[in-house]
Amino acid sequence: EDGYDMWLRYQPLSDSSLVKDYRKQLGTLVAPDGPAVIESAAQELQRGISGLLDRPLERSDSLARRGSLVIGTPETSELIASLGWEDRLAQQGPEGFLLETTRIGRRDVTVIASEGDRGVLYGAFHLLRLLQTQQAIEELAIAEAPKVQHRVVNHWDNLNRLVERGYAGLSLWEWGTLPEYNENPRYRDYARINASLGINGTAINNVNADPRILTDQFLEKVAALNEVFRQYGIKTYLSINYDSPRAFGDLDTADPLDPRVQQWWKDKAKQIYKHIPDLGGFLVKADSEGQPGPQGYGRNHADGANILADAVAPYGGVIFWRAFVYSPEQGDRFREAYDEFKPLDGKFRDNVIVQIKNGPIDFQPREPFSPLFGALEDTNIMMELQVTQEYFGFSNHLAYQGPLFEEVLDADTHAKGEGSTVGKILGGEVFEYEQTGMAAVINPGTDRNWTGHPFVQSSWYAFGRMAWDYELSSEAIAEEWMRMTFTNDRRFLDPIGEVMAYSREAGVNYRNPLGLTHLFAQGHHYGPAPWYDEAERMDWTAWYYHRADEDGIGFDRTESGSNAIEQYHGPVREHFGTLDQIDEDYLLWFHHVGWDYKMNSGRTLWEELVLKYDEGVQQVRNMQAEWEKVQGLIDRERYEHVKALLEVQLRDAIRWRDSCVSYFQSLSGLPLPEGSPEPEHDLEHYKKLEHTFYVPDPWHPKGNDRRVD
Ligand code: BDP
Repeated sequence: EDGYDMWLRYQPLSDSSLVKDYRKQLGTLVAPDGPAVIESAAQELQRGISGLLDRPLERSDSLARRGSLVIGTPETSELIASLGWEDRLAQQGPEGFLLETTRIGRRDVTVIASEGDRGVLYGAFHLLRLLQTQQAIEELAIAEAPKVQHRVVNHWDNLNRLVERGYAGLSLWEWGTLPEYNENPRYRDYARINASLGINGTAINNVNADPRILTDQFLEKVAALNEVFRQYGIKTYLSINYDSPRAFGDLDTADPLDPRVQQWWKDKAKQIYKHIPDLGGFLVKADSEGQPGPQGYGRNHADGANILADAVAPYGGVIFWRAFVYSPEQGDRFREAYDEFKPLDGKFRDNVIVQIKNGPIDFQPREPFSPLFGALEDTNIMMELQVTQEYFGFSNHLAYQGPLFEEVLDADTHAKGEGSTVGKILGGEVFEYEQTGMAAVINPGTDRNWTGHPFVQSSWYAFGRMAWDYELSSEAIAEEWMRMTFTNDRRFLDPIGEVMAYSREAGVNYRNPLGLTHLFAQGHHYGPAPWYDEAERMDWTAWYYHRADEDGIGFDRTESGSNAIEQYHGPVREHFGTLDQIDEDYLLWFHHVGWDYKMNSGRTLWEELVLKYDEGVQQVRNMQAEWEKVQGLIDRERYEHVKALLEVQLRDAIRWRDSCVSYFQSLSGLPLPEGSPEPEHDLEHYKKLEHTFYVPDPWHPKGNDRRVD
């Protein structure tokens, strides 16, 4: 097996008595002819059930004596209409579904019913998941509906097919053969993979956007892709370049308050929607990291977003406007997004959704939640997560992101008292948002298994499941994923479930424990460079984030420092701001303390720091040992692949640990705690590696810019 099928493998189930029961209950499929999305559901059920039960599932127009699986909406299926479930279906909405065992006339049936076609598709994947994970299905009474509305994946794909921060080959979109060749099986399989999780949108090009995406030539190509995605209920979104009116040579400004600019976008929207009448809308990175935006013309983000919102509104389009902004002139990058967007609360159109990264900086291995969650009461918001492992060893390291996503979704903002979690805010349960959503940067490419490391698939899976229901636990999701992707064998599930559970923490420990952050080599973000302290922008150095010297370490964000903690609601502010309250995992995010600062364990900060680095390396060794144990329980190909990648991970973890420990020791001047191994080389050696070590980044210029010495 090469991992291409992801979690949709549909291999014959091994439990033969279960298979017998399933076969009895799921003998024929009764599905209406008609809507493309329902057709996709029917085809998936035939494919999945035929594979899992190792016997073809026939399709029929009428009920069999027993064992029919009936799917549809009241509009498309008389059988479904005959159930009289309209009110119950209305409660679940057009994306929700009922999956039940019941009777129609005198026949026992299993039913997947929804108000909308997409609900039927999601119900089909739900049933398949139950079978894949070997659950009982004789008495089903399942009612599901997604908790947020826009569940979107973001690609950072350039038009030349290089993928920014993507580590799994070239972009999936073969622009050269589009629009003619949209029957590429990859496009359909890509759509199936997403739809299986309930993902209903994809922004297909890089947020650092090439204006050419809005030319007729590319719009025709996008339309061809969209034809495939549409059959799986997935809307297409385009990342746009704010300066497009200038880039096209039509105007000498992109000032949003200039009526010519407003008209330009209206005309452009008309042209776009002619090609793609059901386009979801635009995703915009503006005034961020060199991208143009309204501030270049003295306007603010609301001015900028609203004119785009007006242009797409007639077609039902929305604008995902990113809050990832920071400028070199500020004192604390942490504060920036909040300081920019908080004053604009309530000033955005209803079809604008401000897309906020989970943390205040940038997808770091651990960040406190962004204070913007809980701060915008009258502005639609969504969260942006990162599945692609830009800061987690690319596609070389095993680092299941489920626990990271769960940590932020469960974080309590206290925006309206206790229990105002980020998840609930995103679901519109705390403030009344018009639109809600969650997005994740995923960067699958042409690698046969889509994601490079087989376990990066699990984070894509976790994102989709949590976007559907932010209350699902990362542990339960990991188990589902393993069962579907590898095996239902407990001898695999138990140890590897544990590995997955701590794999993210291991990545934190060997890179930046106790609230350190951004110790990465500049540019490509693969290896360590905590010593990096000089650049044209200090906020692109590592020193900016840790501020270590001979006395101590950490970024003071309390009143005596940048006071970023004031952006949080009372109890959170107090928690992060008070030394004897703060969860030590976040300590150096908010406090500058001495090397001899006493930790809860009784050890000094210095000792604890080094021990955390040691623990991270040990955790990778443990992962290796656990993986050894599952040899023979899964296919050889993927087993060997992961095994080899764990060796790479150990090598990198040791380098991270040794680099950081040597560097911080050069400042603290303290001996290593007892039992902690001395780094093999001196600091100069590790510093040199910053420029000589091979970096597996096909995209970033720094990846190629290595020296020989
Ligand atoms: C950072 C990435 C950069 C992206 C940027 C963004 O390093 O490549 O363009 O985020 O999200 O994490 O816009």
